[in-house]
Amino acid sequence: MDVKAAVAFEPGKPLSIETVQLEGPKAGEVLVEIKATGVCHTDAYTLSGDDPEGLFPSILGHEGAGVVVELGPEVRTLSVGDHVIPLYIPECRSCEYCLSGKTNLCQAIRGTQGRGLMPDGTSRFSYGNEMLHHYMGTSTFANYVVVPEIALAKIRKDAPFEKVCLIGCGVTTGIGAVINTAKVEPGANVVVFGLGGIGLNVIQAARLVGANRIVGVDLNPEKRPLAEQLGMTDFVNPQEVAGDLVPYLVELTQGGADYSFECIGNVEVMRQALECCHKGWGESIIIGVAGAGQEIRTRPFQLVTGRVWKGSAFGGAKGRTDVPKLVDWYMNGKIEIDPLVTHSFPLNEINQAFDLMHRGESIRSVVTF
Ligand code: NAD
Ligand code: DAO
Ligand code: ZN
Repeated sequence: MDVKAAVAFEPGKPLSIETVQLEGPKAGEVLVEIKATGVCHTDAYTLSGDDPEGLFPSILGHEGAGVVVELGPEVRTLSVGDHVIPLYIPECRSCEYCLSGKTNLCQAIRGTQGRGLMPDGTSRFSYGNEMLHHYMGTSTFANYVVVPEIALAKIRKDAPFEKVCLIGCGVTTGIGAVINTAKVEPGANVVVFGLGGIGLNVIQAARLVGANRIVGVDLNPEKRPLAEQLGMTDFVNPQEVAGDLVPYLVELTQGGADYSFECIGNVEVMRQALECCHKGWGESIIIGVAGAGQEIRTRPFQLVTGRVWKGSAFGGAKGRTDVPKLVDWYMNGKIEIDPLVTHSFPLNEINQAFDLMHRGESIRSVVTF
C-alpha cells in the first residue's frame, strides 16, 4: 500500500515528506495506523548522523500511538481496532532476558531491529526500487507501519493518541527510571540534570513517590516554570553558581543526593551527577545518550565510598505490561502529560519540530496524521 512518511534519506538533511510503499504484515506482525507521534531528542541524534548505529535511508520516529488495522498470520494477542503504542524495546515474555526478571532488555528481535529490519531480515518499506530501513522497530513518522506483535502494547480506547503517544518514550523513560531503576523512596533528596521531556518526567515521578527535595539543574532558565509545576522544589542554573557545582549541590541537599538522574547525554554532567550523590549510598542513574565514542570518568574512590552508577533504558519498563498501566495513570490524573506537549504539527511540517527542539523552545512537539 501507499503510505505517507517523513523519510530520512541522508544524515544532517531535513526529513522529506514522501509517498512510500509498505508491504503487509507477515507472520507475527501487525499493520498499525499511526495517529500521533512525539518527536524526541533521540530522533534528532540519529538524523544528525552522530549516531554510529544510524541507518539511511530510513523512517524515524519511536514515540507513537495508533490503531491495529490488519493482523499477519499467527498473531494471537491483538485484534483489529485495538489501540496500541509501538515499543522500541519489545517484550516477548519468553527469551532469556524476559524470563530473568532482572531486565527489560528483551532480545527476541534485537539483531534484526538493530539493522533496521523486521524479524525475517527484510524491510516492509520501500521507495520506488530503494529499500527504506525501519527505525527502532517503530518508524512512527509514517501514517502506517508494520510492527512485530511483541512490540505493541495494547492500551485503552478512550485515551487520546496525541497525548499518550509520549508514553512510547519520554514519559515511561523518566517515570520508570525513578520507580523501576532507582526505586526512589519517600523522603529522598533527588537531583535531576536536564529539564527536557525526560527530566520533567523524572521530576513528576519523584513528586509522585514522595521525594523531599527535588532539585532541577538546567542551563536554560525557561525550563523552570514547568519543572516547578511538576514538582521541582529548587532550580539551579550552573552558570549562576559561583565555584564548583558539585559542592554546591551537596550542600543544597545537606550531604548529597540520595538519587541523581542525568537526562542530557553529557559525559561531564554524568560525572557531576555521580559526584553530587551522598557518600555511602547515593545512586546516580544515567538516562541521557552520549555522543558516539564518548566515555565517562570519575575517581574510583567515589564508588569505593558507596556511590553507585546505574543506567536506565526505557525506564526499565517492560512495555506490554507497564505501558497500559501508565496510560491508566494518565487517564486517572495520577501523572500529567498535557503540559509536556508544547507544540503540534501535521506531518508535512515535522521539520519545524526539529528546529524548535534545537532552539530549546519545545518540550515535546507532537505530529498528528
Ligand atoms: P532535551 O533536549 O529535551 O532536554 C535536555 C535538557 O538538558 C535541556 O533542557 C537543556 O537545556 C539541558 N542541558 C543541556 N546541556 C546542559 C548542561 N550542560 N547542564 C544542564 N542542563 C543542560 O532532551 P530529552 O528529550 O529530555 O532527552 C534527554 C536525553 O535522554 C537525550 O540524550 C536522549 O537521547 C536521552 N533518552 C534516553 C532514553 C533512555 O531510555 N535511556 C530514552 C529517551 C531519551
Ligand atoms: O537490547 O541492546 C539492546 C538495546 C535496546 C535499546 C535500548 C535503547 C536505549 C535508549 C535509547 C534512546 C531511546 C529513545
Ligand atoms: Zn524477550
